[in-house]
Amino acid sequence: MATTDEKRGPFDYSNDPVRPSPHLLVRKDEPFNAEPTLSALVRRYITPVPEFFKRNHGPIPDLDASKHTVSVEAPELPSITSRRFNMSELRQFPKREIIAAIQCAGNRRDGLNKLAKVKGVIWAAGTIGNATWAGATMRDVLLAAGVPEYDDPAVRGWHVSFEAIGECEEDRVYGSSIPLWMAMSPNRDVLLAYEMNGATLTRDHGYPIRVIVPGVIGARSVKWLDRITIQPAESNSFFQQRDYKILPPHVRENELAEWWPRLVALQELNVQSVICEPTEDQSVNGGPLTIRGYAISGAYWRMHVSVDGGRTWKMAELYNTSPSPERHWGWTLWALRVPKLSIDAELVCRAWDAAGNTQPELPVYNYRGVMNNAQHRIRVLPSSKV
Ligand SMILES: Nc1nc2c(c(=O)[nH]1)N[C@H]1C(S)=C(S)[C@@H](COP(=O)(O)O)O[C@H]1N2
Ligand SMILES: [Mo]
Repeated sequence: MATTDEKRGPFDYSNDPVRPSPHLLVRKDEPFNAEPTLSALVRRYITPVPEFFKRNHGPIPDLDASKHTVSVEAPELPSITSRRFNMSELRQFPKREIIAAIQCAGNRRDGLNKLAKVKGVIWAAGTIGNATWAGATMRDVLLAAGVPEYDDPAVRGWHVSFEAIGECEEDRVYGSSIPLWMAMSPNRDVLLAYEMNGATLTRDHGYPIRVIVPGVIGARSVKWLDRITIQPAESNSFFQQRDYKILPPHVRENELAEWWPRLVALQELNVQSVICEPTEDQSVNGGPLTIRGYAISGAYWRMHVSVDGGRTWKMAELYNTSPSPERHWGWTLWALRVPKLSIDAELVCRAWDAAGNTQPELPVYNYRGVMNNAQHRIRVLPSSKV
């Protein structure tokens, strides 16, 4: 039940996996929260598993795949009897593989924390990763469990709630929900994934099975999945009812209780782009220089990069291997080669999507520090000063 902002615990973290990547910046040890450096992140279109950010609200469960099951239940739908699927049953559904970027809603929280104190792990811009995910489609599994199509009047406007196994700081267990239409849509590619980048999921990323919701904040992609519930309302979890909402800028801790219920639970990602190379305060010579970064949005986009603080803009070259525009779940990497850079250059990037949405010029504060997609600005140092 989402009742309190008090943390549970303390929990035992002694059985957490060992993570050897030299490219991970550890933001918090317990629970383990880490993101890669931006230069490591932008190096490959598919993010290697050791460098993929890890975002946890408790210890990492150590589950036995041969005993693990996922239940599907709908207590308010008399036509459905609850079912449990074991891992070999889940593997018997047609296997679907997609490329999808997962981004934490708290990505770039550091930018909002500069405006005023925010609550949460202070992330830079590395809590995003692009991977291939394979598993059964949520649609196939729900249909096999007898769930009606989402436009059936019996379930119209309903939600699919996910619950994990394992201890969690803010609630009884980690949970979230997405609308039933999204879970059932053949075009949304929501998965019960058991593979990441062609290999069995690692414990850190949800072994033996997790939800993958492409195009939506990472919080909805529940790891170590235990229960799926089809229900008329959103999940009652802390992470649906209280966290992962954008509070108005004036709201502080003492007003949270009255504000949470008024706000919408975040789902789809906003337009985002970040400069990964060069990095802030990196010394560069006068050029030529290649500026690189990533971008993500729900729809097709264009990338603008400025080397004069946003007065004039150039078009960057885009790289994305997504198979079709309506299945654009992967991120786009972009690059712009500039022949010459002035000594006090300020680099700025902004993406545009097909709905005409772009990134705000300046960040707007919210207490939980979520969804910061302000134009990314960095200053580089002329090499003569070094
Ligand atoms: N069970 C469980 N699922 C979870 C979380 C968690 O703490 N526990 N964190 C969520 C959040 S906020 C994000 S951003 C993604 C991160 O996935 P990753 O650690 O595989 O990168 O997992 C989501 N699923
Ligand atoms: Mo997240």
